[in-house]
Amino acid sequence: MTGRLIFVLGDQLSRGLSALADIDPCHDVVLMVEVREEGTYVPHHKQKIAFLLSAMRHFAADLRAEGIRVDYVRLDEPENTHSFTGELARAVTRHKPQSVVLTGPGEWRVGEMILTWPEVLGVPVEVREDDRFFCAIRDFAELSSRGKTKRMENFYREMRRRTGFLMEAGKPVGGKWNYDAENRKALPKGHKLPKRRRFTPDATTREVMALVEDQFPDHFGDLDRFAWPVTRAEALQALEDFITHALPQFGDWQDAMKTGEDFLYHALLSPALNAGLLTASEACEAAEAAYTAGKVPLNAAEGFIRQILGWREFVRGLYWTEMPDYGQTNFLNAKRPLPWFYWSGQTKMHCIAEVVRGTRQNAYAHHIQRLMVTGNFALLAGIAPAEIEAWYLAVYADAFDWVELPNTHGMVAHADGGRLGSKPYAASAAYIGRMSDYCRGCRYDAKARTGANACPFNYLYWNFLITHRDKFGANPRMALPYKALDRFDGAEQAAICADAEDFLAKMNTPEGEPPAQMSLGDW
Ligand code: FAD
Ligand code: DLZ
Ligand code: SF4
Repeated sequence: MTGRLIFVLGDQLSRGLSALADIDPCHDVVLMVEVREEGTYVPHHKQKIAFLLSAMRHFAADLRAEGIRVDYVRLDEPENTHSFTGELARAVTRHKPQSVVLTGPGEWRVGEMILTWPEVLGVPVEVREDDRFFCAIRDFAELSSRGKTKRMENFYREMRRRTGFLMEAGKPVGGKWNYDAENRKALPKGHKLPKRRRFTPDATTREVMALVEDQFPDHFGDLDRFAWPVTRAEALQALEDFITHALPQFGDWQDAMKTGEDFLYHALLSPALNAGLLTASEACEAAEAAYTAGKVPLNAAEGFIRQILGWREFVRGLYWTEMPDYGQTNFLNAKRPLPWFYWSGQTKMHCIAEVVRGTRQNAYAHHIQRLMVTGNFALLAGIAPAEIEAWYLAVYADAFDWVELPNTHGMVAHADGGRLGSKPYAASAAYIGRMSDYCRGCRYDAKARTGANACPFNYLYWNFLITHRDKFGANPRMALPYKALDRFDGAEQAAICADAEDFLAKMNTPEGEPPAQMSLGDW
């Protein structure tokens, strides 16, 4: 008879995990399971599945090297029931533990499953707090009930005070909390980017890649460029590479986009962070240390720490305090299906084709590509929030519901009515033209508002403002765009609406943007 069965999920690969804190190697057994259900509840990118399975196998090997007993169920094991509940039930029969212990999951969906386990398994189930974050959920609930910390910026300041990152005698270092205004430069022509540290798949990753190709052949994404860190040692190397080669200029070029350049100065750390190979505090401490040592400027260190201590913690708090209702809202009543070109990349809109290409090749796109290209288009085109969410959850190696949902449902689709952002992130081609070189290689005219060659982002943007005037017309943060709109005469506004209507009607047909209907196997 086993002591406790400690169930470790695929995004809980941290030795400091609360469920492992008091493990007794003589009596306890760790259970890890590879199951189809987790790979298919959305059609995850092949690299995302390969990343998690490889990282899980490496983590299990590290635990065994410590003398811990690990019961590891592989995807191709014939008796595999392919669900968490089924595999846990089989493991309880095998080991007859006194209890099951686990750290709370990152997803509401799995939380619901766990509620059924005491009855299904017939043993007590202890769910421990996930303490790998700076802000406990109960503290977030308390903070956001105070009104002032309902917005990310106020929450972030509170977190700076609590943790002491970039603080001096109770004041922010440098005198300002936020250097966002210095993070908005476009890349100059001929700018030389640093070569980023990527990771060659080892034997474990190669084995998993073959398994994924075999078991999930129809899923989106290429496997041949797999280069993610899959062990803690590699994740630490990735952090070191970022701090040394990219962080010094991260602040300046955070919002820039460039054709063929998929990584720029971004950290490329989100898969490792979200799977648990690296902790949020390790990342923030490394950035602060580089600033203190004079190796990176303040706008870079602050910008990076804000993303993790601010945005990452804020969206997690929002998710766990507002679910399940949060995911159900549809403030803008958006109903259109997701256009096929989000999968195929076959569109004349160069910016979208370029982001989908990078997404397919890397299971990665950086924040501005996600928000202001594919996200912005989905918002302007009125795509149903659930369709947008399923796409983002599937295609990025870092995507887990707790972080993907608020970013997509709230930040992109504004489906939460402004709980996350006080105004929608809607923009015309002018923004994309300013922050990238995409428009130069595009068949559409970024300057034209209407007409056959006009960039769809333009008429869709103005049409969005016209359509949702009742919701945003009185929003002070939208006053400038509405003032600009009111300078267009009635004929111009009618032309905008007609072009938008025509484009949207044809969007998912062979006549419009995408090619003829494709089957899943075609991507
Ligand atoms: P950097 O740009 O270098 O930022 C550093 C770190 O800050 C990231 O690793 C990440 O941990 C954190 N971070 C930055 N922005 C955010 C944010 N808005 N929310 C939470 N954390 C943030 N991030 C995910 O981790 N998983 C997702 O599923 C996810 N889905 C997104 C969907 C949409 C529509 C948008 C607009 C953003 C999404 N993000 C998501 C946030 C952000 O795009 C990614 O964290 C970032 O691109 C990861 O790349 P990086 O490590 O190079 O990040
Ligand atoms: C995303 C994912 C995939 C593709 N496969 C597995 C798996 O086989 N086993 C596992 O434990 N976890 C996997 N995951 C991650 C889980 O979906 C994630 O741990 C839960 O959603 C909780 O956040
Ligand atoms: Fe995108 Fe429009 Fe620019 Fe083309 S012109 S790249 S569609 S913003």
